Amino acid sequence: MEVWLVQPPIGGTTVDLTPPLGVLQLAASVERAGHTAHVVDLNLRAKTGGLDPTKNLRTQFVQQLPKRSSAIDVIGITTWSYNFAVTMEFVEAIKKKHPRVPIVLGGPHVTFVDRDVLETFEDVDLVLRDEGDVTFPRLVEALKAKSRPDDLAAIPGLTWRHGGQVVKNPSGPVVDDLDGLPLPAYGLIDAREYLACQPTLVVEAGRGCPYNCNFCSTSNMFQRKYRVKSAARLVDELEWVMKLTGRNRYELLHDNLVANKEYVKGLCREIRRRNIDVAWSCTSRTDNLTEEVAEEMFLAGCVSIFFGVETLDEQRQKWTGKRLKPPLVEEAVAITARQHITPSLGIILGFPDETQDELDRTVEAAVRWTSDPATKAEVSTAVLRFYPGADLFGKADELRYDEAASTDVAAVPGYVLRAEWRAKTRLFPLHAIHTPTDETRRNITRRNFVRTLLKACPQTFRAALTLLGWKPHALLERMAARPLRFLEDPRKETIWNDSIQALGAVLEAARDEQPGPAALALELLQCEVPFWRTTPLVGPLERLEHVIAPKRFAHDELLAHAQGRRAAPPSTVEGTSLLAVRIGPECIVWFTPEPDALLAAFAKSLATDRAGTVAFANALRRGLT
Ligand code: B12
Ligand code: SF4
Repeated sequence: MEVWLVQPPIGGTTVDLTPPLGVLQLAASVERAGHTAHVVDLNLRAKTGGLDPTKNLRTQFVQQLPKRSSAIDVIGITTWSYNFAVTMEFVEAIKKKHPRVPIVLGGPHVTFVDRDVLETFEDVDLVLRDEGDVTFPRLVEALKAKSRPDDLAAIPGLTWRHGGQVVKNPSGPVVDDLDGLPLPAYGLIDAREYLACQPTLVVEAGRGCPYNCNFCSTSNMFQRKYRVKSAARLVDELEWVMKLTGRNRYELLHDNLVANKEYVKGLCREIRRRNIDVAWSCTSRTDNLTEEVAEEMFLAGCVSIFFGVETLDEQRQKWTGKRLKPPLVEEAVAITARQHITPSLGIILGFPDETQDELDRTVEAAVRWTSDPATKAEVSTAVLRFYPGADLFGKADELRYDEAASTDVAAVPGYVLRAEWRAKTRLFPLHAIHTPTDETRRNITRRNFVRTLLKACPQTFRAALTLLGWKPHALLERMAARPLRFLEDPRKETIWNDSIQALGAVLEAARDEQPGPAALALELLQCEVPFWRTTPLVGPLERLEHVIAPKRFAHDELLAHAQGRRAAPPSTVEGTSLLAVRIGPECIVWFTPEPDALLAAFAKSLATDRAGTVAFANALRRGLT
């Protein structure tokens, strides 16, 4: 059988572009069963210019598959809630072109809305829930044997139509022996296309998290059963992909790898025993990590650990069912940083009845972690959403279509949910939301601000809180009073530029009330985002741009003062200017008494050796910050 497996676009930027592992894993199982697998990654196409969002998407979707129906025996599509609307556009277009080819949906979205899907969309033939490694090849065999009802009825996790009814077969066991899985079909993609966008590849370490937080769907998807590949198998797989692609930076996928500390220690020992030069990251709960494990992880090449922290408010931790203790969260962040591993932390904004106080607590911690030179954390910020499979989805009847929420999840830039699908909030839950319109806009606005400032200018963000004495909610409210374009046009550039300019405007306005602190914060902003007055983030530039601004304070003292490490205000400096130059997306900052001469030298050098000049200037920049 010719089996076509499709990964629809998932939105986000090219930095989020990793090989579609679920689809590659299924492709390998299908091939092992003797069929021919093909992979179409529409996510890759969308992010690398292979799909033009201004032209008819459906026509372009059809062009990604063979013209003749005889070349396709079955189409399997992975589904996420984030992009289910675009996925259904694809399904409809393909069904029209190839009406006799069965379309099977699987993955984390349809696993929990299987009946709704089959009752609503006649173009979907079958939904295969849960993990598809064992069941999908069985389904392909059943389709080959002309879909006899007895065969279909025997496939665990299948939801199908029979005699005018939707039938839901019971779920089967999860895949216990992950070592028995074939290696993912990396040969069906060109890893270089992904690596051109970001440096990390993915290897699945295992599945299943034993906890059950109310906003998370994975615990139900993988039935809360913690499973891992044996250390030997996982490292074999890692070495295999490394050899195949020549890359040594990996995410070891598992929702909560460190839940089994002994396993992780064994894994680290195996990596060291084989003396592999690999840099890897993984996920842990903050209360699962210990100093001893973190040290082993560092020695085995771990460079980053992701922790879903969600909130620093103890009551809210209880509400989510996650029950992390804020002091232990701080401890895990400190341990990770001490072991020279980057803490990567996820926070959530927009909980029901969120108080200013709880928002402040979480954002203050996030600002501290990202701006603290000893921690250098990365923080990702999300708005609370109800995902199918999560306990919160039990309240799905509270969801209402919301334009801002819908625009926020455009899986392809500019995609607008069809009017007739807007009432189907269980099927398209991310185009809908549980909060009233004003609150939704406020939460998305806050999320955009926090996400941007933590990445672009954490020192200025911190200075606005510590030096001007604003609480996060108060700062964010002041910023939100400005005209913002990003709710209607949520491209990265718009979000970034709007947020930074809003912060700059608020700090400038504060000069009347608090001239001293505002001047300090504005100087930090000038250092972190020199082009904030014009366009902080731009696409590739053809020409050199520059900014020269007076430099008034000793930089190290200014930073230490804003971070609370120095009580006295920074001393002032005379005759030094800040020179920032930008060519392409690169932006380089110098402090110099002779900005004009340095600028001229830079321009001359750039004209003769562009790459060398940018590399040199970047090395200087790293020395400065
Ligand atoms: C890697 C990953 C990503 C990567 C990209 C992955 C990619 N495909 O390109 C990145 C980092 C970009 C990402 C981002 C996000 N992610 Co993510 N991500 C994951 C993660 C950790 C692993 C996915 C994976 O490869 N798993 C391993 C493979 C083997 O499993 P699988 O894909 O589920 O496939 C199996 C089954 O689902 C099934 N199956 C899958 N497809 C099909 C198709 C058919 C036909 C069949 C029969 C079966 C089947 O069989 C497969 C083999 O058993 C999962 C969590 C998890 N543990 O799965 C979350 C997960 C997929 N992400 C999720 C979310 C919410 C997000 C974000 C929205 C997070 C956020 N708040 O910003 C963003 C959204 C993207 C964006 N717009 O930026 C949710 C999705 C929930 C949902 N219902 O849609 C998950 C499930 C995590 C969770 N806690 O709930 N993510
Ligand atoms: S949020 Fe993390 S700890 Fe909670 S159930 Fe999901 S994966 Fe497990």
